[in-house]
Amino acid sequence: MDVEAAKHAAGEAAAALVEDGMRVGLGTGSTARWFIIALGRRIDAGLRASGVATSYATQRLAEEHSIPLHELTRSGLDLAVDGADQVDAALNVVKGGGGALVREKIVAGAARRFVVIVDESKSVTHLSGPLPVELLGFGVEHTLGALEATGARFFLREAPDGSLEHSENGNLLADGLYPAISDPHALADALAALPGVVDHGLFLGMAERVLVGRDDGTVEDRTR
Ligand code: A5P
Repeated sequence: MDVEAAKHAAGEAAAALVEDGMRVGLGTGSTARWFIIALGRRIDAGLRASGVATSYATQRLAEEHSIPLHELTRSGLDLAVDGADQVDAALNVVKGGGGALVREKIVAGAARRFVVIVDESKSVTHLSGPLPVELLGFGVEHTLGALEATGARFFLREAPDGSLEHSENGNLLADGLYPAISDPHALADALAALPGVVDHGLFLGMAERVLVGRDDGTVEDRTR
């Protein structure tokens, strides 16, 4: 399977949704990259649109592709487009494999429309782990214990040199190895209630549309 072709197809399809004058949330990761490249091409061809980046990598990519960037303001965004690690039939999503989940959730939540772009390998019947979370460093061992009481082993992410990985917000990242997430809403509520958890990678009821790219270049359009 040509995963890159599938990601490319989904990114191109999402870029076609951007209308003149839109302010757009720009996601992070290898699928969002194709969206950013395609949007840059449309801007080069005369489309007027601007973006809010969800990570420094995305900021650099957007700058390379002539997408004007701005801060997130109170008026929000017209559209946000981002990749995902898993998507279920109800368009609930797990995100954060790339460690940008907090900014990604802020940007997706600020957008009137949130569109997720994935290749077919991300489509699942039921969500499961690894579920990324962002944690404050203070009291992290206690927070990990409280997280594990929700039904999964949690592991702090490490950088290649063995040091603890930090998000761009300066916090720690961990992944919860849930064998299955039978009630995503109950788990999201439980995680959000834990002091020390900045946010988690469950994006529930946020995506209005999921574009699933296939390696033959076609795109399945799933709408809620
Ligand atoms: C970044 O923190 C993530 O939420 C990514 O959007 C997600 O992991 C999907 O990334 P890929 O498109 O690279 O698989």
